[in-house]
Amino acid sequence: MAVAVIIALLVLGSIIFHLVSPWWQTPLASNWGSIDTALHVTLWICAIAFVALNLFLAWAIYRYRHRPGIVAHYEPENARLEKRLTLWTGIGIAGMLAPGLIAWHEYVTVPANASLVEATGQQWQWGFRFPGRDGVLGAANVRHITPENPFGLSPRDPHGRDDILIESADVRLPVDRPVKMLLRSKDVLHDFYVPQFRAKMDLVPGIVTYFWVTPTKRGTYEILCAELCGTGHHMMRGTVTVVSGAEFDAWLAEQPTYTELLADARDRATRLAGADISAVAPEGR
Ligand SMILES: [Cu+2]
Repeated sequence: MAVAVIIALLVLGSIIFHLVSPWWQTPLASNWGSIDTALHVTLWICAIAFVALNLFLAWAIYRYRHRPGIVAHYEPENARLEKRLTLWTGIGIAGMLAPGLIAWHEYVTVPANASLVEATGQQWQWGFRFPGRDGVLGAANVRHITPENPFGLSPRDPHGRDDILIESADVRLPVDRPVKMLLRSKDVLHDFYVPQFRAKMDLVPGIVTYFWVTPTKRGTYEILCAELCGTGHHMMRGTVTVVSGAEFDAWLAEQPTYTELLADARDRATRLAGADISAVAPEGR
């Protein structure tokens, strides 16, 4: 009897917790309403099954509790009941899978007019790369990484020379324009996640993964790494600021290209070498 009451209280407590919990989804700021729909349908189906099954369990414990003189009767088969259970379980599972399959189909079908952005992950920071005027991202590989070439752009690929490099975890994206987000890791597994966009994807060393998104609300959102990637994982954060198309274009035009960064690095190296000589020269004389 006590068990039946505890199970009923657990059901009631779960419903109350769900209603008063402050840990709900952030407001949606992208085109991925279909991911929310898949999540909500799953939540409702699971909730109905959870409440119905546990209340039935509590009722059965109470109704068929031990009483002197009453003996259970043995019923090994009940074809009708099994058919019904199979049918309803099938409907429930199909109901949970179908919206997810629809959302996934959209998720892997990148619109032809999507612009390219690459997010690079490393322990424990984000960087970003946009194609330059040619609209093509140059080839890149971790083998090419040097202090002057932190993105590992291939020195032989001319497409990389005008690539725009953002050596900061703060990036901007235009509102209402689809973006194909290419994801590249320099070391271990990471995962690019902006909760308000809903979309997320792992960065896998050795391959380039992707997802696409159309930001629909202006604002600044946090980028999180959603894959435990070492002791500094919690610090691997950034921000994405969604701005108007004109503001985005103006911002992008101010960012340095790979050629400019290389020239800067060479300038600095020359100046340092010059400073060394002038510092050493008086002693030498
Ligand atoms: Cu990470």
